Amino acid sequence: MKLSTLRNFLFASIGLLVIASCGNGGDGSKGALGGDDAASKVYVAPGEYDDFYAFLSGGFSGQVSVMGLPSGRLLKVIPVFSVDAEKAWGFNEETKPMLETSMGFLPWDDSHHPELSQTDGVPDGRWLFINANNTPRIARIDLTTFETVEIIELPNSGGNHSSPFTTENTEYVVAGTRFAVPVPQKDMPLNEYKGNFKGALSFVKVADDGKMDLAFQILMPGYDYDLAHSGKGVSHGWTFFTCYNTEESNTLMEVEASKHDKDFIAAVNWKLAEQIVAEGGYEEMPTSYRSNFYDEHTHTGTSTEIKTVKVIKPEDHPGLVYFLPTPKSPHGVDVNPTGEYIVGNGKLSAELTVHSFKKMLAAIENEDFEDEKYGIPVLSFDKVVAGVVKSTGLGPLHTEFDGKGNAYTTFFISSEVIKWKVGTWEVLDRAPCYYSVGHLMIPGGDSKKPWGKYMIALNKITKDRYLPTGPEMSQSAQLFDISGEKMKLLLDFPTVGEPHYAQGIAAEVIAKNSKKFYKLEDNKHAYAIKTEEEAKVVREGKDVHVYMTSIRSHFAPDNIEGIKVGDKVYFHVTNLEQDFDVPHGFAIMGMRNSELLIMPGQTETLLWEPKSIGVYPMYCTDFCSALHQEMQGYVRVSAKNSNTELKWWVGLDE
Ligand code: K7E
Ligand code: CUA
Repeated sequence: MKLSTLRNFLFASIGLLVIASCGNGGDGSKGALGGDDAASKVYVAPGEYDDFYAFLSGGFSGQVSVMGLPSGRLLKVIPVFSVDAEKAWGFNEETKPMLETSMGFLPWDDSHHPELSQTDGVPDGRWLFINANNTPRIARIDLTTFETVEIIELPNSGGNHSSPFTTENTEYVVAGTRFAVPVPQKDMPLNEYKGNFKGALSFVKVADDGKMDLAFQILMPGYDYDLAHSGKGVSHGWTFFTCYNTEESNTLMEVEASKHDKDFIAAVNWKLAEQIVAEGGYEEMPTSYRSNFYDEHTHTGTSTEIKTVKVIKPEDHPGLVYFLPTPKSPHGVDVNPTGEYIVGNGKLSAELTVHSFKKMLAAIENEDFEDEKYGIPVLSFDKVVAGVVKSTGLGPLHTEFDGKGNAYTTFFISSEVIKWKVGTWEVLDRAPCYYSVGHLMIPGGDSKKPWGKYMIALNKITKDRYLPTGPEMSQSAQLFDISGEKMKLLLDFPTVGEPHYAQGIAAEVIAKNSKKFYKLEDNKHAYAIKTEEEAKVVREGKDVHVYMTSIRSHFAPDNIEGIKVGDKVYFHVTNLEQDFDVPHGFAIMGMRNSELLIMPGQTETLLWEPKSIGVYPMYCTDFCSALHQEMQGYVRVSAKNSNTELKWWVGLDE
């Protein structure tokens, strides 16, 4: 199809879809509904647990939401890249360093791809990683506490999209830049993009305790690196990145970056990269990026600047990278459970191209190259392709697997999921989605051992599916039963933000490790106190430190005098409770940050700068006991030059 024809077709398809969706949400949309038993299949009785955890990215919300499957119930929103006034993330003194970058404190980002850690190619429930797309970073969430414990920045990148996909044993999480940029950054004319901008592929080493460390970067041509998946089983040791814009254009990309009939999947031999690094075949490049770490014992984040990065140039190291030609601006790249097949989802195509890892190795061995780009061999298309899925769907984006030899691919434009057989490439089933499906997720569906019972389709548009709530409806997930031959739609549920991607895992893998008791004696916070008797207020010039405790149902101290206008008052509140479900909140009138929500056994710090004299109430914000409403107190603020004595107390015998 000529480009202009293709574009018209795409627009017409979208038009039709919208028209089709305008009538009502009724009959027509029940297409694949699984009959009357659908309700009982998603019903999780009160007090009972879901079978699976699902972790959904928040897209432009920057966070991760945790939902139960099959119920679709929202269990928690974990703050990651955006500040969260409910949980004081980015507002209290302890978590501010977590959002520091080489460009300063950043209160927002765009998160797309959650990725569970794996052992032997199977999700192991230790950590969840997720990318920040706008200012390139990767976060790690500890799944014993469901807290973000680490964020590492990625230098030489712009738009961390093909990230953070893990290798088989979480040796690395990888990150490719979506936007090519000058490396190192410099002031240069934009129309000199071609040949001068670069695309960095980062390999972030994950230690046994989870700690992330940028091991090396591979400096690729200035294409857009869109998605990635690492090999497993037979292809362990390789990672595959899709690229579009091999045209190397920097303007009107919808036309200019859609000209080539084929773009590439870059196959990177990371085991060879490790060897190159070990033998010193890299350049140590000066740069600046942050590594932010949250210590679970001090409940405090620290931000450290790192000033160099090891960079490898593929043109200097034959065998490190090969390009697999792949039609039509591929978006997702997905590897089947055995690791033999690499699926390229050419988003402007009606067909899916599947490459064979075995054929790829043979083509490398025989030097079946059809071209070379910036010193990187392009393998002959015919020599690597394993098969083509002729689906008659349009706009394939992402593929997951059920572990029974089947694959499921989303088609954005024709708004459907297509089930096909790996190896024979025949289409087995198709189910409409409401509407415009992006990613899909089968728990473990990108691993060696999928739990192939449910699939959720993550939809971009929900027009007419829910009660209207003003402009922009919530995005949604649709849950399908995939245990039989045909996909059966069971449930629609709204999501938090835009869930680009999700990960799922059997509930018991995580639930059994969930931390239930937070020992006060493990609290190593610099301003922690362990008893009410230690409560005190200490003035150091204009800084005033309040060492405070909370327990059902009072603060100690709950009366403070001697604070002056212009002071910086730090409330260090230690929650003396230790059971996991008893947080206390803390807020004081006129504060310009957020409440504290202090978890059991922890200490959190609120900075308060009173601007005028008066008496300021403070209180607990979380309904913690029958006498929660009595959990309150006062701070007296005097003039700058007053002689009001510094005093504090709780109870009448001060
Ligand atoms: Cu939305 Cu993975 Cu960012 Cu596709 S990406 S849809
Ligand atoms: Cu403590 Cu309410």
